[in-house]
Amino acid sequence: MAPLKAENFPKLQNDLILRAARGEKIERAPVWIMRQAGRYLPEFQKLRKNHSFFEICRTPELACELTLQPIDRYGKLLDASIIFSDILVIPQAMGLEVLMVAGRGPVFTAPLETPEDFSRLTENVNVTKELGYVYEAITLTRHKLEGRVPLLGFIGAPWTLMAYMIEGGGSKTLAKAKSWLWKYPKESHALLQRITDIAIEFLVGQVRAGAQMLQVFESWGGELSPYDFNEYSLPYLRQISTKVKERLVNEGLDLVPMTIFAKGSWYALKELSESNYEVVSLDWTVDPVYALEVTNNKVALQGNMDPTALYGGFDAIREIATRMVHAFGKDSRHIANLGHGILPTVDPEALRVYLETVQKVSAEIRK
Ligand code: 1CP
Repeated sequence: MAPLKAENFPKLQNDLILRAARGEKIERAPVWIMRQAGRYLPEFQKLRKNHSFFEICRTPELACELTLQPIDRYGKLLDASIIFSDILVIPQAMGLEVLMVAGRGPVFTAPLETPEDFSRLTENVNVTKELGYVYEAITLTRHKLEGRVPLLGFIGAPWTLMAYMIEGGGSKTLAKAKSWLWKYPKESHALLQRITDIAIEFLVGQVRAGAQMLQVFESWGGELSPYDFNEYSLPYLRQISTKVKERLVNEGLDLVPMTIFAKGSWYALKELSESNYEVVSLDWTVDPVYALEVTNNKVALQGNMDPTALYGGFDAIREIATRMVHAFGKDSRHIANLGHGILPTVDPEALRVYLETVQKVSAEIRK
């Protein structure tokens, strides 16, 4: 099948999340879930049985099908979709091999050990050639969504990707990645800049392909001290938001809202709210009232129920979700979500209760 073109997309019927991000009036908080297309859904497991993870990412029809699964299942209870892909496609595009190993997660076959290993990285990455499959998946999904909800694009932030490239997978302490910051600060900055340049290009390409909002995942922000966050994360996050916006304007593309999710970096909330992102996403350790005070309505806030609350039974979910909606309050630019991705063993009906509660309560408090 010839890829569809990034034009004549169906008209958007639900722009609640875009309005919340832009600070316009909303009748209730929009809601979506990080990792909403994933292992907790039986329909995901069924498709996944026959295909490897990265085969799905690289096959636009399959990536599109998985993106639509939660939208088809929950219908009007979800206000956004996020393209099915992974943050680790950038390290792959840079020349590193990443496998998805059952029970372990992502595994790099040859992680970076010292800066000498830069010789194994591709010099000038052709982003369209290496990651064009993500663009095709986005364009196809925009058509297949038929305007039901906006489609989000995303990337992993430079520090988080650098950490994976050195650790070679998930890690409890990030001891290897962090030792680079102490042993090789100059080379660490060089690597972060290389990732940043690709990230900017990739996000602009995602918008060109049809992404209507962008999220940057700094999943390992909280492993850095405030000093090191300011040194090794924040400058690159700012470059990304600023340069992506410049490029979108220069290319005559839509200036789409951008979200930063720096998990664990509660100490940087003020800086993040002054970093050219429209939305700051919060993990569950941040009190919404504190976040509202520190960010002073400069940004929309996203989050932040503890993902494990979905194991608490329907009554507890209703109670905790209601408390969250009230804490953000009726005057805030709140985009409801969990404080991190949904866990693979959650009952899909528990998620339904969360979504229903958020929509009902957040509409009630705005009446
Ligand atoms: O529905 C969606 O949210 C879209 C798809 C999506 C996104 C946004 C996936 C699919 N991954 C991601 C982002 C992602 N990937 C992040 C940032 C968000 C976060 O902090 O959770 C991170 C850190 C990854 C890396 C990754 N990929 C991990 C974590 C490993 C670790 O221990 O550090 C894992 C387990 C994956 C695999 C993965 N990615 C996505 C899915 C559905 C899966 C499961 C793969 C499988 O089927 O085995």
